[in-house]
Amino acid sequence: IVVLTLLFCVKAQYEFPTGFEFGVATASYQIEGAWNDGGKGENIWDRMTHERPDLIEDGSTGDDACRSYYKTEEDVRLLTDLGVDFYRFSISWSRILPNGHANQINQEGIDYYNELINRLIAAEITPFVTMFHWDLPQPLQEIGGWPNPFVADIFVDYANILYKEFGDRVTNWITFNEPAVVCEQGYSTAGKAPAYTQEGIGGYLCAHTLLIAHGKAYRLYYRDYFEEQRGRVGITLDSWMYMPEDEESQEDQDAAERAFQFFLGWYANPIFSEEGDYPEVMKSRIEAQSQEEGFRSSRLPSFTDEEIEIIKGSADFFGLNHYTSEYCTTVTGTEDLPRPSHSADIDAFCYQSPDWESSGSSWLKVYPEGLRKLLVWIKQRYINPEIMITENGFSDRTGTLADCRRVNYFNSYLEQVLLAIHEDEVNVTRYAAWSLMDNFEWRQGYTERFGIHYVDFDDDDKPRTPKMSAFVFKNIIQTGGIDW
Ligand code: BGP
Repeated sequence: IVVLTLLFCVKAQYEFPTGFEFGVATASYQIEGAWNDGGKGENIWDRMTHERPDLIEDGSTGDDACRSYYKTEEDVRLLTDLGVDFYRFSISWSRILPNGHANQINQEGIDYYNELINRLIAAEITPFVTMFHWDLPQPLQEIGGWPNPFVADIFVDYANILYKEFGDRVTNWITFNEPAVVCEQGYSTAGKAPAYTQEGIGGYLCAHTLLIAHGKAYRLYYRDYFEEQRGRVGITLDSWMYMPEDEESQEDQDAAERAFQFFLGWYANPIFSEEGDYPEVMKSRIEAQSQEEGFRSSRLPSFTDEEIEIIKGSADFFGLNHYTSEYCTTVTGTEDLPRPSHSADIDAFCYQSPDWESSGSSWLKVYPEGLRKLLVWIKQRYINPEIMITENGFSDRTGTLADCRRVNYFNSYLEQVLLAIHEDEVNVTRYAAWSLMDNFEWRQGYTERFGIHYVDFDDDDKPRTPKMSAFVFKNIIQTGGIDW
């Protein structure tokens, strides 16, 4: 009993440091709706959901989603009720530039985001803006999308317009959300729009353009806007915690390390490490594999010195999206315990423990300790970045308002954040829950729900109702601690 009580005390003793900020996150395609209203152009998610309903679990689209385009007042009221410090939302590129290019600006789109930003500021909520959360304008896909290197400068033109139009009030910018998902799933494994399947090629080309686009957008801010606007520009990378199946086995440790480098290091190394380049293990493995396969040069493109200069150090903070973890080994699984590899180049088989609690998403199993381990991993590998958790959350398929499992998820993951801050001295300064409300969840459509507000999608007005998790989250924000 004494031990248990002591343990409990340790749990309760930590609080979030003064200045730590809480928020919630959303993304334009997932909530706005109004897909062809207000002068907006078509994007790759409009196109894919319209042409390939078979790719979405319930055959749905984001045409209406949560109708947030028409509901800025109501959404800001929800945020005010929660008491959040910031709201992380994304801007729809096609709403600002209907054909993707800077030569045709849609004033209605600018007006919409101005209204949202102004309402947030009036409510003393910091706007935390993602420039790109997956909804590439369709005309840019027609010229190849991200694998086309010229799309980097086209993105920088778009970023320039965002800084110019909103930078007097928006001082927290995220260039890209989860580039690994954009590139790997968009151009290699067909998991997300535009659903191409050029495995081992498309993803690497996409990432190369995207990293250059990110670096250039960052440099542009410091060249033309920082002096006046005094803001910060970062990027959001997603990562699971990859652990060796057998901690004692060097082979398993190496497999977990490769999984990390091929997924997170792919983007984090060029931006946040001393070398400012792709991880060594990626470069050498892909080069060797490519040669064996008959390519004259590596399937992984290389950066010029000038590009490295642009990309290295091009982030004021490390945005992190984290949901779940995996064990890795080099041995293939069995039918009972499949061990899917992320890519043939990695040579690691990673899987989730059947003992972990499941959720409404096939890929999301609950392992809170993974978040603390991951935060420590990032701290140790990179130049001690300021980490902002820009997404973390739990899905179900019930839509229940008594969402105890989501409450437990937030409590247990946040407890690990506290441990990372207080015991491991990781510099974590923000936490955003995914998501403010149930929304269009990409390939799962409306079947899985991540919201702390319930949305009734059968009602044309898409009314929102707070779930238990909204009240618990509000309490955490108010008290700065977790109440179990
Ligand atoms: C993240 C995305 C979010 C959100 C979440 C849930 O990867 O940044 O946009 O959707 O995951 O994932 P999913 O909708 O794929 O289940």
